[in-house]
Amino acid sequence: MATERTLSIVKPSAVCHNHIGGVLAKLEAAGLRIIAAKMLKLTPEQAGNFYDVHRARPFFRELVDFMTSGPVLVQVLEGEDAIAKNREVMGATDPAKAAPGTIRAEFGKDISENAVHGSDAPETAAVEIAFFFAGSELCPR
Ligand code: FUP
Repeated sequence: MATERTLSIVKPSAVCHNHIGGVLAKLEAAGLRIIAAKMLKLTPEQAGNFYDVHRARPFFRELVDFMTSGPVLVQVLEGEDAIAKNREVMGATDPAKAAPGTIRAEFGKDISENAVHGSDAPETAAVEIAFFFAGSELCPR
């Protein structure tokens, strides 16, 4: 297994319901290291560009409205197999289908307000990390 980096976002509903600590505790307990983090209020343009792959989907407008409804915590996680490990700790996209103990099962409300984002592959992780962070903002390797 390789050491990887992945982008994680704590979404507005989880931030505003005071779940940042709960989310980060689960990530850290899974062996993921938070090597950069910042709280941002996304603009509609930023949220739309971040989720560009979903632009044609029926839920796109709702997704952008939600992601701009309050502050988010964007962070870079590092660890062995970090991309898959983060997805495992996050749980399924729909919190109703997420395994017990996962972040989305515990802190998500529905498929739209599902608490966290996590990159799904090495290529998207690299693009998504660069979307929010300069290399100089990360812990050195
Ligand atoms: P995930 O990789 O688990 O975040 O899931 P997707 O990339 O499929 O979806 C990205 C985001 O789009 C989800 F986090 C929430 C939103 N979405 C909806 O609002 N409705 C849907 O039916 C599917 C996704």
